[in-house]
Amino acid sequence: MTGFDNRRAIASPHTHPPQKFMLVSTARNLAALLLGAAIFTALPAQITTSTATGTQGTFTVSSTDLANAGQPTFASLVINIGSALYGSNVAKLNDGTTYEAADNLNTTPTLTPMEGSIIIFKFNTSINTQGYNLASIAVLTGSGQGRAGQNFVAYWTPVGSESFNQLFSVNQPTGDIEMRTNTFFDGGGPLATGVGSMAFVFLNTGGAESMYREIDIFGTATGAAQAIPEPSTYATLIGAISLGLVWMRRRKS
Ligand SMILES: [Ca+2]
Repeated sequence: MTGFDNRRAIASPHTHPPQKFMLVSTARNLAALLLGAAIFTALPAQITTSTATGTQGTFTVSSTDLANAGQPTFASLVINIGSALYGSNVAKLNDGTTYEAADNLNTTPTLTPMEGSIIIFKFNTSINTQGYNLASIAVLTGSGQGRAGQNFVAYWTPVGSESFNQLFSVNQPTGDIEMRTNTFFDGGGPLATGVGSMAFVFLNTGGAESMYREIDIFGTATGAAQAIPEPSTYATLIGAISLGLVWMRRRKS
């Protein structure tokens, strides 16, 4: 495959230095503190990956995410480059299950990719022609053999394009029994919009090859009705500032 490049999908939020505000202790500055809190919520957001580890069965996976087999939003999942090792199978990444057999040390219910393998998820863009907004991506690895490490780079393409844009990367080469990473945009918006497909490039985790058990891709159809921010959030903030101003006025009088 050609056409991969390293452009950040969402680069602009990083071009501004983070804004800061001082924590103050005097009542005089209560209103300023509250306003500062309001500014804080508007700081430039960025793509964030949280990592959790556990024992066998700690985590569950979704069978209703955008990329799960059988969902109307899913079109195809293939290994484009590389191979599935030790009897593993790429189709195990979106079957909505983690374990199929009593022997959870086995690679068979996983994708255990050769280093450099590239898989491609294609979404169904015939029913949702504008593609999809990606909300979050959860990747589950492991159980046994110290194969819970994750090291991959995720890419996306706009609908109708073969140009893969880098979205995020994960490199967590630990030997825990299970690991779940969850990547999202901490500003609350989508990771990317108008998405037609995703690719994952698997890299070496420094030890035994990783056992990937599921990749859940959550999101909504682009152009579908979006949730409107809760008005009570703003009402609460405005109310708090008003109380602060009243308090300041009383102290001065
Ligand atoms: Ca799934």
